[in-house]
Amino acid sequence: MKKVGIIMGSISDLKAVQPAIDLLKELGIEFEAHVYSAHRTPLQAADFSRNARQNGFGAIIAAAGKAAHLAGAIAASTTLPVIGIPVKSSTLDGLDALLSTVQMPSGIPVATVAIDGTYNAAMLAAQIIAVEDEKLAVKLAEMRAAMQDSVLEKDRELQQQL
Ligand code: RP5
Repeated sequence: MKKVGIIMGSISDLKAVQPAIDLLKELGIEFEAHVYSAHRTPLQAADFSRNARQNGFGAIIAAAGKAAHLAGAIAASTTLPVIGIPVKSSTLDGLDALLSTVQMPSGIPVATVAIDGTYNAAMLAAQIIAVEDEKLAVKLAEMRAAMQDSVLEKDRELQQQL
């Protein structure tokens, strides 16, 4: 199974990134997490990205706040799918990071999730890995079915209250 890379721009992003780590663990997906900044350690960020495919990665999640260029910088050096998480870490509540992450020029896409949309970033990474992993695809389908059951259960409860 291919690995997922998780890159965060600062250790201060770890709290926001934690749900992705938890979900990947729950799904049994191998991952590496690193602190590399597009601005403070650009060479290390580019090195990770350039070598990611040959190092066995299938998708990369990049989380950063403020002027969040990390996901774009990672995407610049690889053709692996890159998922950007705009982190809410500034006085602008993450809107700055959202726009910096989502507004990529043609040819260098970043699949951007919601501000602090960390769980969905990991879910999307899992779905990408599952393209070539039938066991994982089955696990994801089971999670969907459980989610559906829990929503329908809530609906039944609502009908009883009304
Ligand atoms: C971004 O600036 C980081 O991704 C983080 O969200 C934000 C603040 O970083 P620190 O000043 O806490 O290291 O580059």
